[in-house]
Amino acid sequence: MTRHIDMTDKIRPTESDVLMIIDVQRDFCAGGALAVPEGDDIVPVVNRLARSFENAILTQDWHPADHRSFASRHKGKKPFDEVQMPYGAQTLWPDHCRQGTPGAEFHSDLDVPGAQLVVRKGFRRDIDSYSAFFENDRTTSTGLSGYLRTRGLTRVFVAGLATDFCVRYSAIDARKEGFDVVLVEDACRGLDQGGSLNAAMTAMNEAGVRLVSSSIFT
Ligand code: VGL
Ligand code: ZN
Repeated sequence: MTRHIDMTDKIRPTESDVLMIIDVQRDFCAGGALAVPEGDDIVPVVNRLARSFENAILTQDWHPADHRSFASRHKGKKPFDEVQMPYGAQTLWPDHCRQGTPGAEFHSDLDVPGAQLVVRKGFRRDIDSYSAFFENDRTTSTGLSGYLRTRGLTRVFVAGLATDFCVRYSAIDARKEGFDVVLVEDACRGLDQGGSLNAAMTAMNEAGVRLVSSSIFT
């Protein structure tokens, strides 16, 4: 797929910009339960990026031990199978990011001491939550839109893991909620399950998510 980088001029984030760092957690990195290929590679990129921003927030995938998105909770199913949940199709995952476990911790090299908010998501046993804004039933809110609006943050730059799941849904929901959204492409990596990465890039593009490289930040 050809990738069209939308903004190539140097950019200096302002007080109404926020960097949203999605799920840079040990379970999504090398050796983790649901490792994203090259997931670790984004950590220095995100750290550098964060220094350009006055405002940064983090999300943290945060599941109870018996979360319904875990294949282990479904007899005869294995990770990456799909099941029907009351809210629709749900991909099943290996047990990951269990609350309070080392795998749920942020990557040990992630260095964003100025981050202002941690949004934990996926803590309801029966609903998964890819997006930082709405859970997978597409109606239960995390409250993030209200937080961003109340603080006057209008443009959201997105980085993190995984491009084709939590990054994708967070970026598109941010657009739906009326924010300007910019994906920092080299600050993300995807799982790429059966074409999911290309599908994600197309869906984000159609939703009006713009693309930049981390090299344009001053
Ligand atoms: C994620 C699958 C399950 C992600 C989280 O962070 O992209 N993917 N839970
Ligand atoms: Zn999860």
